[in-house]
Amino acid sequence: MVAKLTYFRGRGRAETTRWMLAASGVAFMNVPIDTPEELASLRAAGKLPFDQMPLLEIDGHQLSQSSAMIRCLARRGGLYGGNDTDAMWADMIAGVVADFAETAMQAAFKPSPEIAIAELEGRFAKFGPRFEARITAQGSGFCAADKMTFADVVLAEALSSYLEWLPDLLDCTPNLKDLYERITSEPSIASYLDSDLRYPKPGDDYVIAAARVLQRALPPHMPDAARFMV
Ligand SMILES: N[C@@H](CCC(=O)N[C@@H](CS)C(=O)NCC(=O)O)C(=O)O
Repeated sequence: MVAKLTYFRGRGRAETTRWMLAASGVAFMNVPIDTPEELASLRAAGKLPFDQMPLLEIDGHQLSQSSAMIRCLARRGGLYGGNDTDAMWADMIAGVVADFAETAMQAAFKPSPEIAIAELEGRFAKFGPRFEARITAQGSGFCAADKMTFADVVLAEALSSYLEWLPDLLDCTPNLKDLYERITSEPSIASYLDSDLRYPKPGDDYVIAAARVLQRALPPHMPDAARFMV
């Protein structure tokens, strides 16, 4: 069975699910949505439980909410730790990673690379040392348990975006750097990252495509920012 992941033609809020599909060994295809009409027809067909993307179709289910998708895949792939304490830590860390990752997700929407980088640096200064301390305290090289969990996968996913803007980011956090390298070297994840399923770092094209599909305003610094508004 091949799962289907419906979203814009880019990473965005679907990317943690792509990493988790890879990590849990589920074959999948991207179903890109390029026009407002395609989104309207998905909604009209009742395929989006809350009218939002991403949509993950798996095992006859239609899932909304990336947080539900990654946990569904974690349970399925044995990536929720070995006990309740592991699961508690995995949930807690995945929650803070979502806060941390949001800054990277917004970076392409900023008026300049300098502004994006300053925001990413500030966010890493807040959370990076906490991630490093948690990995040190855990002692296994993973962040939540003594084996890989979905929290490690989403943390590595967020770091991969930060590193595209700030290549030296992890020089002062050796445990975080090791975790990042271990997770991205996992054969299933490495193979995903090297495949056509992996979209490139988002730029203006992605920002414009998302605004076109959602019929929303572009960021105010972009020319003709209201061009897709209905
Ligand atoms: N918390 C949700 C956010 C989903 C979301 O905001 N999706 C946007 C596209 S990135 C969307 O579908 N917006 C249209 C809408 O909310 O009606 C998740 O992570 O899946």
